Amino acid sequence: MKIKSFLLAALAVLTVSCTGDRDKVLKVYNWSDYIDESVIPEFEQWYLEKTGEEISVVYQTFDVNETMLSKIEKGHEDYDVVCPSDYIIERMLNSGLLLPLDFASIPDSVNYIALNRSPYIQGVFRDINPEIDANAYSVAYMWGTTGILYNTAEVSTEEASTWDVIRNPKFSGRILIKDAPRDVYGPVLIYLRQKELQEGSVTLQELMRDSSDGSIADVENYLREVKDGVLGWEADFGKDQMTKGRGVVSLNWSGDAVWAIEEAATVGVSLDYLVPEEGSTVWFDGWVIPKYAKNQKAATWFIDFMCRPDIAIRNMEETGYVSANGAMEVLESQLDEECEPIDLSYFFPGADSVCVNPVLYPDKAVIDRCALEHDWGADTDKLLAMWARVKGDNASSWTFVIIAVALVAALAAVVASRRNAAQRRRRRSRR
Ligand code: N2P
Repeated sequence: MKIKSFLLAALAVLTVSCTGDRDKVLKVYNWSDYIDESVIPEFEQWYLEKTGEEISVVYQTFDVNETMLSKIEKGHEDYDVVCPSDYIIERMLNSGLLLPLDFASIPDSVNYIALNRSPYIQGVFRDINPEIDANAYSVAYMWGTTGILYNTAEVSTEEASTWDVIRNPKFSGRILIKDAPRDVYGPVLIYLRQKELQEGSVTLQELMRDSSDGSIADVENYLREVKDGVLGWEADFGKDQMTKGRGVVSLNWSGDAVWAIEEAATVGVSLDYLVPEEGSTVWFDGWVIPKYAKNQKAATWFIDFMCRPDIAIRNMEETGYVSANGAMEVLESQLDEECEPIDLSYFFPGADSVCVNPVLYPDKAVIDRCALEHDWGADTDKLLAMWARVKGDNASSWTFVIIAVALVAALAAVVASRRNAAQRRRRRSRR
């Protein structure tokens, strides 16, 4: 699938560079494994039916927010629609990198954005940036929590219920950590500041804005204790390692967890996911149109198409992530007789006792111990430097071990060959 979409993207880029007809191309830049790719040609068809205009989607993917941001912020790439996380949307808003959405260009009859935005999502998006209403610039796509995906045969619920599980020596060598600095920093800081949180001298929200040198140093020290037990800092292979049983604890996003739990069950591996008791981050990714976009109209229609309930359901089912769509059809598609009823009225008004997968839709009590990350502006560089130090040292200590082993082996070979030569000389001189 990936090769096919790469070839299609290359073909579309070639077409646009030959014909110069940029109006007929829509460049979408999204997270990897974050869409049912069969909806893309359907969008092209739908756009033709609704507008009478042809469109060809060039679809590209990224694994971490920072890669996407740098392409736009530094490279001024002309993506028409991209899907950053909340704190990156905040950063893009603050630096004037986003165009306001032109909702009026979509007729009422097909304005799925207006029809399906859940009040909860609108509220959260308003919180992204107190100065500029993010709802005017972005539409939420998927959302979830950051938590612990664990192998239930090896790790107890109690062990997984604390962030300390990632440095539990029992699981050393089988721990996977998301290669997403902010999504790791947030939960670790929440863990390290439990006393202050309980005393009430700091709030979760304040911690999400805490980029002080002291806090970065505390998280760095903690991660240094963790890293020897880390099997991988991963952007996308964690779920696979967990389903194969190689990893037993994974600091991961809820959507990857849903995907992995289902996949693992088919091969007899039992995984589960929870948000540790100390608290965590809740995140939202949303569609935005960057300042350097060349096809604002098709971008707006694409965002609208993503909000069509049947399309939202297909994207959810393919990826394991939860759509930000508040349409009742979406809730109905997720009802499951076997679960304990939870209070989901914060998301779907009136749904105060519904049976849905609690990994997908967290209960209100889980949401209450989670907070949204916020942009750090220029301080982000301090975090990225810390992240590189932690991960880089990991590589160099292994490199050191490998070099040391190679040197000892080389030395042993030289000593052995000298000894053999000396023995040969002695034998010769005796003859
Ligand atoms: C899926 C990426 C999910 C993004 N590969 C979580 N914010």
